[in-house]
Amino acid sequence: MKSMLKYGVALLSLLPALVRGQYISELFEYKPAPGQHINAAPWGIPSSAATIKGGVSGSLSLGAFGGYVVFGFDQPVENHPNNPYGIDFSIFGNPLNGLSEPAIVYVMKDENQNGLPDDTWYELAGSDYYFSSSIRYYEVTYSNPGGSTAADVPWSDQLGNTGFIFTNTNHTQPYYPLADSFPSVHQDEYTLTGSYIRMPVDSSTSTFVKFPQRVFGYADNQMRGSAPYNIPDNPYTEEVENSGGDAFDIGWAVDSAGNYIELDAIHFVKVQTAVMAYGGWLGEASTEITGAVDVEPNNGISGITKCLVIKDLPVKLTESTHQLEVFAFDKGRLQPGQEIVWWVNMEEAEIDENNVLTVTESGELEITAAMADDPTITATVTTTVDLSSAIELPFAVHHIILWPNPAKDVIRISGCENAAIKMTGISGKVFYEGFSERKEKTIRIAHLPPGVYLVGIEQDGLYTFKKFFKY
Ligand SMILES: [Ca+2]
Ligand SMILES: [Ca+2]
Ligand SMILES: [Ca+2]
Ligand SMILES: [Ca+2]
Repeated sequence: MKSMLKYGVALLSLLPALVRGQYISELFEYKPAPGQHINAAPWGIPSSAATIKGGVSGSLSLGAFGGYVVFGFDQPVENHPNNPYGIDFSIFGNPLNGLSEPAIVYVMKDENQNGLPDDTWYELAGSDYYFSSSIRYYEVTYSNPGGSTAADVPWSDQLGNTGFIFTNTNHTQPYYPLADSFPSVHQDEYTLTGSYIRMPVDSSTSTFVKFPQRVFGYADNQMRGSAPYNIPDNPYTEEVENSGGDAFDIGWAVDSAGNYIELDAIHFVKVQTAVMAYGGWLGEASTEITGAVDVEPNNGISGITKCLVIKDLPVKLTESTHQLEVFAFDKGRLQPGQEIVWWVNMEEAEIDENNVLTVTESGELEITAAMADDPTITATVTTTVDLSSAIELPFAVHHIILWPNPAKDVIRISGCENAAIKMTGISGKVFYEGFSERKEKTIRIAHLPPGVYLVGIEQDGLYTFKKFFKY
């Protein structure tokens, strides 16, 4: 009997490919941005990277915007049709309620089969991908303040913004990656590039700044559930199901033009801090991860896979009009053209057919959107409307509206009388340039490839940027 058991165990270990729930097996690169945990154990030294292998209890900080880690798995991570909610792997971080530090996740298939991540990265497009505030190629340069103790680290981006990674009293070591530990980081300055999402920092209470949770598709974002870790959270519901943590579907992968692509499996994952946000005494937003695991196919687990995402409102709304942005998803893929029904809790607020909110009184505003063909799928946002100090902005800034978004055949711009209009792709290529004498302008886009486009509108010396997604 004893020998039979032994034989059985040996037989099982010969079949590793049947056992899903593999952890990270290999680390390829760890290049953090400056941050309060960098150059200090346990989160921000080179050996921290290895702690995320083999389980979900490691400790790795990526630092502020652009810091990243690249890891891999022994076996391919399959985009398996029977995976629960379509989810193929999960990444675990250490988010708290109201303290999400989102990273964007990129995946790569080992197309040339050399075991190295030297193929093509595809971004997994999360819930904020289509927001007008998201930037595809964001570039931040950090400068080394020097010294052997903590000093604020200056940064600048390619748009001309500047800031600091501020020090805090809890972490007294230098925040700029040190030469001995991170030889690939130039000791004068270095630049990190990646996709960016805007963190709607909520500092309405002075004691605890909030980094609100994103809906789906980001690391260090959703709270952890319980083992077994190879049964994932449903990322389309607020509740933590099964393992919790951050669930990822390879089906969200988009190419550099923003088109969804089909990958049957991936081998490598890059996790990169996607925000640049400062949380007062909490320090900068910087992603932490503790491990990753792939998912066990199980067609007995199912749940809601549709969701609506509304772009966060400002914590305080101080203007009487606001362009709302709402996106419908099924299994995390954009569903353009879904009809949306709105509800507002204030009589003095209304939303028009172009999703423009108009509000004429101050108060606590709650807005709910529902899918017209399935009203059980909803999303809600709230804000405090405070019009007491509303500045009368020039007409041009208030009233330029671009719709629809996403768009297929045409876009329309209103409020653009006597305006110069220029439409470019994300690479800067110009697709339209013209002048509108009339209040409304229609531009044909049917012939353009799918992707994100920028429209710059110059009117009376004022410049406005609008962004839309062509499908
Ligand atoms: Ca999948
Ligand atoms: Ca965290
Ligand atoms: Ca390769
Ligand atoms: Ca959930």
